[in-house]
Amino acid sequence: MPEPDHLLDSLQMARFAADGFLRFDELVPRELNEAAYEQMVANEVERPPAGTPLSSMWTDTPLGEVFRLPAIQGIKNSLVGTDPLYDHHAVHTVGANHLQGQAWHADAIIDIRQHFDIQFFYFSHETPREMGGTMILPGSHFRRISESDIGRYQNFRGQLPMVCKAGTVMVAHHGIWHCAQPNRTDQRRYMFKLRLNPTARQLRLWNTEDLGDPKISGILGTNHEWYGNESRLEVVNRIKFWRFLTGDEDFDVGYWLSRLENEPDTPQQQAA
Ligand SMILES: O=C(O)CCC(=O)C(=O)O
Ligand SMILES: [Fe+2]
Repeated sequence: MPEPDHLLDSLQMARFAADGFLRFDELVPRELNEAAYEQMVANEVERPPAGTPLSSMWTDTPLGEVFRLPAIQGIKNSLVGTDPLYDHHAVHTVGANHLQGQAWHADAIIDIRQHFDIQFFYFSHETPREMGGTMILPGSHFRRISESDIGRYQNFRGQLPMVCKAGTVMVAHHGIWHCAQPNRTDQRRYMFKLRLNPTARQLRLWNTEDLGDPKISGILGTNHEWYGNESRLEVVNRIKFWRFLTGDEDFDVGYWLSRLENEPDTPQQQAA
């Protein structure tokens, strides 16, 4: 049962930490999907300056209404707080019968801070596989790469096409690797992307009632396999991120990070 404030719970946050995204199928109601689609087709999405408070913009438009839905507010509040800033948006389209895929990339990574932006990917119409669906790579968000540095790769084990029904929303860490896919249909494909910056410290913003759930460690230890032997590096990255999110500087999965932090500098006591 979702809470009235629609905040994420700790298991969902752990999934976000491990996978770099959360997916919510058919979240947006049909009439709003249709109105948002029309707004995109008509190219009527206002573009405020980067750094504008989200709460002050798109006040009377279908896309604004999408992002004011209580469920989406809850997701946003859990990840970047109640007053994030608008970074940018894009109406991403792939033309009918456009048979070329986009190169793998990540959007706008300049540094490797723990503080993170989020990107909503909103699919206002049904997106079957032949229409593409943005391809994402689960667990790639801590491999900070510069734009299309990874563009020479074609396919990864475990890659996931966002094949979905209308009204599906994905929210991703800004580091996620992704790419548009070919569209083998006669319809132009639309996907709306919105990037938000936090203005509050990203510390326990979600519903933390289940923070002690023992399943959290297992989720953070997920092996997505495409990184081969380096899965341990990813677990360590997620432990650091979980400490950042929870403020619990002693949190560990097994003994992974504690082992690395063991740097004794006390001289050995000599026998008298
Ligand atoms: O259209 C898509 O599915 C993704 C596009 C994209 O990620 C981009 O152009 O940055
Ligand atoms: Fe992108």
